[in-house]
Amino acid sequence: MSSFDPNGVAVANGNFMGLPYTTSEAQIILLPVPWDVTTSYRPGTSSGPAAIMEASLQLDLYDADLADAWQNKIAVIEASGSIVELNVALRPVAEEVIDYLANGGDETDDAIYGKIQEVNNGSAFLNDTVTQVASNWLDQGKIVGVIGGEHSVPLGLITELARRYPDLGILHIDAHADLREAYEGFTCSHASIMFNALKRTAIKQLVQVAVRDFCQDELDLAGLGSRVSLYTDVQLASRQFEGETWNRLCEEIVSKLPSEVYISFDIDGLSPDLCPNTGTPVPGGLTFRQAEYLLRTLVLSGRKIVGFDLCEVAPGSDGSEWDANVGARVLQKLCNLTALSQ
Ligand SMILES: [Mn+2]
Repeated sequence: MSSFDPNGVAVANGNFMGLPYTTSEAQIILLPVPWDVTTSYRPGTSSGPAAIMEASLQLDLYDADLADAWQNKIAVIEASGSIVELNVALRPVAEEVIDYLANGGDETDDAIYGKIQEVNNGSAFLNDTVTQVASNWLDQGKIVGVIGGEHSVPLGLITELARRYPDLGILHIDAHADLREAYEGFTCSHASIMFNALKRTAIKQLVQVAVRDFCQDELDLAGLGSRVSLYTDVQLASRQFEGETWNRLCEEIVSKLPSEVYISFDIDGLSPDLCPNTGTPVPGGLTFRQAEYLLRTLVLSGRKIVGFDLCEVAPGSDGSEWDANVGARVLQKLCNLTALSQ
């Protein structure tokens, strides 16, 4: 620590951006969850956390949003070994289910029902593990950020934060609404994370931004009651084409949120040129600067970020590090704006 040079070359010490902090010193604990069991289109996000850590060594520590940003004490813990093993064991089981259903089979068929249950039990174990680990760090006064993995992984953290902050709201940046009750039989699918957050926790408000690929059921659920505010990508783009500023739109989006906010950032909420290898890329989406501006607007409004996740970052199978590079920069912003908001 005494020899750390924030202007120097980052050392590959296993920590985010090569920062010199231990977990006991840290204000922010990053919890990697390398899990892509229920991914329906293209696996690879289980490699996301390691790829982000490696890419993060190339980032400069200066951040105009946070004075002396290198002093923002961030530490990364090791991914749970049992989660890593379970992910490897269950991915082929899930693939069997997905293939079976794609060939016209039914979720209730004897041939496949047991396999769906096996995956669902694995997801329950994952959720419990994340809850326990997060709870332990939260008890020590830390802020916890989850790094996926597919987007099913932060449910344990959201559950724990919703218990601790009864008025919690979620700002959800994503190409997808993730409001499916279950997907391909999987109750904790990547496509169900916000359905589960609404159903299993008492969060006060869910504000969804940049959503552009969803089914009628999800739209109906978003329109029910007052717990969900949906800002689709088409609406946001149209309003800008018609002359509204991004500043005006961000202020409106932020105004829907309570004072304590959890951020769930699916990298596919950004334009796919920023995440070409993510599991389910969709045209449209936010620029990096728009997303950053939205997060900054949230913090400058006086709201507090009490936790976050970054999910669905996948390195290219060709070894491309571009997705991880962008992911690391999103994570840097999440960490620094979280610190600024305290
Ligand atoms: Mn998602």
